[in-house]
Amino acid sequence: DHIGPSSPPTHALAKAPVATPQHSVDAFVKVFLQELNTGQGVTLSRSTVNDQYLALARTVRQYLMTRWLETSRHYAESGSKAIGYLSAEYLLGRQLGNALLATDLGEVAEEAMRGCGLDLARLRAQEVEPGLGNGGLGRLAACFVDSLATMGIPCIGYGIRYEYGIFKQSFVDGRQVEQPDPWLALGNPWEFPHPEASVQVNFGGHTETYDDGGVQRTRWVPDWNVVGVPYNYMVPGYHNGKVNTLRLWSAKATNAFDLALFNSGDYPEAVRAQTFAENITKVLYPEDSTPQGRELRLQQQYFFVACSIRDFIERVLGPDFDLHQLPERIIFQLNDTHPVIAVPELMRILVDERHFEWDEAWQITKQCFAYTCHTLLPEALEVWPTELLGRLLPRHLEIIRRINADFLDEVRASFPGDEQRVRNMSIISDDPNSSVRMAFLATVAGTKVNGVAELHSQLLADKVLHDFDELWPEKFTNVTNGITPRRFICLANPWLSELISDTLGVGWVTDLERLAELEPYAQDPDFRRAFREVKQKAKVHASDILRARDGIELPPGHLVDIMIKRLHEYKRQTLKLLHVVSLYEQVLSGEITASQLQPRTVIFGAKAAPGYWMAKEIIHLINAVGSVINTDPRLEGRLKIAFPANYNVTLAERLIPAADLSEQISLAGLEASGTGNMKLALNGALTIGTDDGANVEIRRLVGDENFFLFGLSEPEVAALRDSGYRPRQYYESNPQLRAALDLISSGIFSNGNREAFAPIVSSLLNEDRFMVLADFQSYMEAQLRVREAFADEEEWTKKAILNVARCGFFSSDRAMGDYLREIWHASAI
Ligand code: T68
Repeated sequence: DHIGPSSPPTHALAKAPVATPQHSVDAFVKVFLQELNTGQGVTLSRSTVNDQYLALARTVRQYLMTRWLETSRHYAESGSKAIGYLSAEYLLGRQLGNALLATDLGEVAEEAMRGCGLDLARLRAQEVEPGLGNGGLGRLAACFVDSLATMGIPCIGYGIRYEYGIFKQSFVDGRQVEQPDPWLALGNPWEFPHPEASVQVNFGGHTETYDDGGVQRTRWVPDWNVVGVPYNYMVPGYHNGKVNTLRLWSAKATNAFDLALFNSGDYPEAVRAQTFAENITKVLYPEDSTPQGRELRLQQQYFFVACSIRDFIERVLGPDFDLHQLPERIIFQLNDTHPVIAVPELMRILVDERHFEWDEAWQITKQCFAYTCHTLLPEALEVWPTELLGRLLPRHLEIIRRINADFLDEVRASFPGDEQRVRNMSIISDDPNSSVRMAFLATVAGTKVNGVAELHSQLLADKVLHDFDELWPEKFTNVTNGITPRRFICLANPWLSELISDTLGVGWVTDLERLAELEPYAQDPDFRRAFREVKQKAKVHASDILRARDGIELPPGHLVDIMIKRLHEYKRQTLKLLHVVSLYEQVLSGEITASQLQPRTVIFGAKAAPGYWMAKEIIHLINAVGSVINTDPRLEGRLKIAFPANYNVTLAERLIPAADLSEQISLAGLEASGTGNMKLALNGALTIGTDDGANVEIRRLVGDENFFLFGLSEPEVAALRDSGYRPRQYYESNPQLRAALDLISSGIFSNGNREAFAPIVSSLLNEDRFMVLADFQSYMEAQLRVREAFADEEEWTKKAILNVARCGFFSSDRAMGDYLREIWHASAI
């Protein structure tokens, strides 16, 4: 494929990328109308909102284009080391607002649209967010690429362009129903397809050895293939003129594949083959922490990783690049184990295609990868049946076997005679059905292995990967997660942003530790009043959104208590619900009067994996409790549940600024980090939480007096488990808990049907894997402290301000700085 013009350009304008349009309303309107006419083929008077949104997006895009081209050219010329962020998920959220923020065009665009008789907010609402992720892990990837662009670090984010993102959730009779998310249906102005840069990806077949001039080599003889088409997305840095690239791959049938079948005259079969190939990137798997070991998922993983490595080696570095130098130009960060098949893929390229010696190839490969683990749940650690891996990727299985054999020799050398240890550490387990442990492969291959919060990293090294930590202690490190202040403060909370900027100037957006300068203002009554006004505006805004989106009314004056995250038993939405049910029961039984309740609305946002039965039952229960308490006059409107359907990044941006209380109540030792906890604290919510994940660091930074701690600690959890946990004991000895559970069993939330929620109650009474009952009392007491603290408006405001002032550490810019220093050894250019 020829790149560039066939003779040198002579026209003056042809020598550089086209100039960026002027930063003015007139210029903006002009480009916008041009895009509407020539891009959409409509006049303003006959355009639909979708036309207008697309033209607006393309207008803003024009302001980024020159910067994008310049950034790529600059990186290429500098020859510096880049980050290849490999992630099967990017939960980006809407693009338009972020692009306007990065280019500082918000006000220009607003006025320009007004001049055209249009409303910017309405056009922004037209955008369907790219939901190409499940939750925290995908959102983290999006925050990280934002920070790297803002810091001017060369990074290519590699991932999958799912045709359908995370499902749309609705409720029918209180139960979750999933619908597909056809996010591309109305056109996507943010992507740039490059079919000419497609990459072929092979699958299946067998391997064979052959004689290459006296050298024995192996080659892979695949039996089917697809092509990967790259779609480039801009990742704009904030106010720095840099635009990085996110490259997402889409699967298409290869010509060869079709042709053979066309030639055989079997048209339906040829089309079926095409569908088969294109299935690979059709849909995001909605399981967030219980991978199902499905063949299509392994196909997705290998597909995007094979495309990405080949793209980097052959397109970014070029065919003449000497791969001995590869570690000087790239570090691939493995976002969990999903991309770890990249390790044997790079080995295969080096050994089979480029004819490197095995040992030399391994030396190179080891330097090119680092691994981030995001879980501690045993069922979330990915394993692939050896049979499946060998059938789909026979050469990769051979390579993994050899990596494993060499590695186990190293273990034997360090621990002679300890064959039990060798079995425990083997990448390939042999019992009962042979499977490949991807976390072990990632750990063996990675230069570094990190957890995502201090406690999590410590538990990884002490428990999950303890044998590896004993062998290679220097490999293990921590990088506590972070979140981008651009999206989660500037975009989500313009009112707070303005207050901070008026107080400190604007530098905090890229230097979040400067929020510490707000600390003295906690003592200033005027600032506190202004801070409360900010919260009030955010509540009004959230309330408008909930009314329009879900028909939900947020009563004014309520404490806004928010629990937004995936539905999972370990996160313990049921504990939050038991609190609400218990308050209700206390009013019903006359133990307290409704007037003693602190007026409060509990907002839940949560999707359950479609195959996670218990999680879906819990959603049903939340909705059932909500519909009863929300209409029971005995509560005098002082206790409400709001459960808007289809929680996503866009909704998160609306809810987070409105929160007074942030629920971070997982069983200690199970939430790797959490990132919603950081977003909420940075928007002035106080946390009620266990000593888990990044809560530990939040509490240390904001201070005990500004955090509501409750529950068992991780060592206490382990001890209780070892001593034989008996949940029913808590039910029997705690009347309040018993009354709450009995109320659920009474049928009051299910039209008298006493069996409706029996599975939830009986799971809590008989097993309670996540110790909800053990932490109930402590949680209720912590909620009483919340109630008391919230009653003192001035003191609460002080605490909220201190949460903001002391959480600057949780910027993803800081997290990226840590990765750069400790893991990547790369820097801005
Ligand atoms: C989350 N993990 C952690 N996984 O639960 C959370 N898993 O504590 C942490 O803050 C966050 O990662 C960022 O580090 C996930 O979100 C997934 O979404 C996932 C997806 C597919 C398969 C397994």
